[in-house]
Amino acid sequence: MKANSRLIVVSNRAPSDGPPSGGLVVALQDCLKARGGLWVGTSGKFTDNPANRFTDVDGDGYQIKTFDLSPGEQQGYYLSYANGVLWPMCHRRADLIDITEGAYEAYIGVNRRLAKMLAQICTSHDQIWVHDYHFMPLASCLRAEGVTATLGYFHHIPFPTPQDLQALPQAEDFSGWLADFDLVGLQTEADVGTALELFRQQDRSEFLSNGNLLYRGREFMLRSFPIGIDTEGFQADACALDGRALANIPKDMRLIIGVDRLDYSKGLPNRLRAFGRYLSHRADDDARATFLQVAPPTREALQAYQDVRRECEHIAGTINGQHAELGWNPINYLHRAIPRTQLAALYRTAAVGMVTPFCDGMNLVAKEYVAAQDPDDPGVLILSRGAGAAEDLDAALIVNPYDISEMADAIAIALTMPLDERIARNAQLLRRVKDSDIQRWTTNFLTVLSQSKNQPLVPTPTFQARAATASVEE
Ligand code: GDG
Repeated sequence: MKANSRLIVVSNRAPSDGPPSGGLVVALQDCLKARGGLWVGTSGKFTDNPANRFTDVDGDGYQIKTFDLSPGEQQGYYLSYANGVLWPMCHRRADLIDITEGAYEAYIGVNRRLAKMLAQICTSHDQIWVHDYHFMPLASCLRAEGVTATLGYFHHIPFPTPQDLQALPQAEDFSGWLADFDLVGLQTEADVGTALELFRQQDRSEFLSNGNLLYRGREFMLRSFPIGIDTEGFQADACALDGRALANIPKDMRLIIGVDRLDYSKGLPNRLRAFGRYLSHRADDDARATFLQVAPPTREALQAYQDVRRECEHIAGTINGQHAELGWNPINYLHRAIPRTQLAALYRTAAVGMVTPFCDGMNLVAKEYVAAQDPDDPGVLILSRGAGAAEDLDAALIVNPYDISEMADAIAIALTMPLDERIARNAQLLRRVKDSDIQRWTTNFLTVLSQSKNQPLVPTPTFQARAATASVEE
């Protein structure tokens, strides 16, 4: 670690009051408390003509600095570009990309505004750790402001293939956005392979003998850092409540659980269809199973999210209509979030955890389900090969999320799997989950970041030309 280096974490939303929302927040807060540093992010408040300065918020042992967005920035930067263009592109859903006028300008505008504010407060000794696709151009914007701090970026979502990138009007800028960081972290080895392929196709990119990349004269590192969970914390939470009582599940009933933000990338409609197919084919004397899907709302202002919600509600309603009996609805579908302790207890109760995204950076639910199991009588994880987690968690029942009958068969196999096989699979999965937990993830990323070369060169010419023409809301 560099002497006097202060850690500055940047994410779209700064942590807010109340208990932290997940292991990532806790792990980053722990780092900030231990090393000193600050967390920067949007406040969640929208004001016309927001001030170009941070507001200080008490962060319980570390500093938080927030900034407001204007309603136009929220629409253009967050909804239209980050979640209406970059998210679908990275999740192989170019058909859902909605390119709206002014969205890119708002996205660049917020990144430039944040870079100007950060430039006022950071020094060359600082390490700035930027999280996620909301701030991909932030390093280019910071370099343009003359910032010489060490800059790291972690991409929480899948890395787009060169073919996916063709749908991005700003595809030319994409490689330069990354190369202006000193370290780019991706979730999986497969993602690193995809990113290397992108750079292989670029003029003026070179693979160096030290494993780094040189792009337009700038050397940077590209590595995989598979994100994990707070395994021990989750194990403790899972034992605190009785999940069977919580969900009112009778002793002779099996529970199958799915937990996902209601996002089209998570494959919920096909999962529900697979359960419906399982019900249609099950023998009369098979144990009954209830499917509990927890699906908190997300990004509901966007049409694609309204569509997937409608689709799920229609499928769940149809299946319940077909298969319900007096006193039993096979699908229990919750369109809201539940507390983490309840979630952990329900995972432990569930005989099967279904995690079947089409495409997912990692998927922490898969890891949480494994951690929550009773090692002497564990449930079975059904995991899509489209989740980054499948790279490590290959002792799960790996399925193709597009193949409904394969997933229905996997449900039947999981529900009848012998105890010794369940124990062996869960033990192997748990070892993998423990080996890459969230504390190790933060330590690994920051260790590699502190070894990076930090060569502050000017941003790529393409980016500068575009940024100069963007109408920036300031
Ligand atoms: C992105 C990437 C990557 C869900 N419902 C409730 C609830 N959750 C929690 C889960 C889990 C988290 O939300 C979801 O994490 P995922 O990893 O599954 O998915 P994304 O939100 O899409 O996250 C993903 C991740 O970043 C980290 O890098 O793995 O690939 O897309 O922790 O438990 N938590 C509570 N109630 C709910 O109802 N308390």
